[in-house]
Amino acid sequence: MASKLLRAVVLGPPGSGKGTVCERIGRSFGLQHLSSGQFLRESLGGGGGECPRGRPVGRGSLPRAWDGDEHGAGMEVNTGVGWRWAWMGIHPHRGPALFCCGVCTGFPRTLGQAKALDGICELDLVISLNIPFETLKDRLSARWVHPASGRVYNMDFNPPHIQGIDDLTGEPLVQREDDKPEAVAARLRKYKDAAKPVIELYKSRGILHSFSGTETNKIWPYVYTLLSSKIPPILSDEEH
Ligand code: G5P
Ligand code: MG
Repeated sequence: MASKLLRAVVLGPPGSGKGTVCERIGRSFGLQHLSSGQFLRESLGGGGGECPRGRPVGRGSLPRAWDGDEHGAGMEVNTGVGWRWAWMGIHPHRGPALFCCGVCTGFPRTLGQAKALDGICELDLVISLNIPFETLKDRLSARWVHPASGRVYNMDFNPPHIQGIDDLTGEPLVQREDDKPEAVAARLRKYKDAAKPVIELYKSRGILHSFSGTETNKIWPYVYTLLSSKIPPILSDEEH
């Protein structure tokens, strides 16, 4: 069985580039990328769809999750075997051999979830992305996703080879329902309130690393350098 190498989470408001950065981390360091938002979308039957707000997600595939549950009672991480498997990277039929290290986005989202996560494992590293809110709104309105894989494009930043088509499968891209301007504003407000105590908690533990800026390409080399000090890379920072 592989020993634990690194367990990290990436925090940041909607559109801050968590998915983009984690995809690079996954490829550069061979880490499993786990996205709670993607799990929730998949469990609702589509990667481009809206995620549940105040609505339980079926047990079995994932623990129940509610937005804004400050006490974390909604995110039943302690009893939710689906989430536990997801976080540990342990597939019930494959065993814990392969994925004992990983990076997670979208979770924990509240102080309650952070405390619940403490009951499952100890984090080695927390990366926080600080991006101006105006930049986030522009990015999200130009985002297109491939629902089945969760692959993310942006019409300005990383457009697909053919407009509206996934590069790898040739399948159509969609816009997420929650990327509409009114939904984005609400998500940003909610994030601000919920994230503050989570960030403070990890800061107090000395494992928080914050990165500010408006461009992922400028932030990425710093993230790469940080991770390289913890785990050997398998690709150079320019090969992502
Ligand atoms: P998600 O899916 O976790 P959010 O809201 O946390 O959603 P989101 O929107 O997926 O985060 P991101 O992953 O931070 O954003 O950003 P991204 O997709 O990488 O980048 C955004 C866009 O900008 C992309 O088009 C990308 O190509 C582009 N981009 C990146 N860098 C640059 C750049 O430098 N320049 C430019 N121009 N573009 C760039 O969760 C969704 C919902 O699920 C629920 C919640 O309702 C949540 O709102 N949920 C949970 N609920 C309860 N508990 C949990 N733990 C939950 N997790 C999720
Ligand atoms: Mg994302």
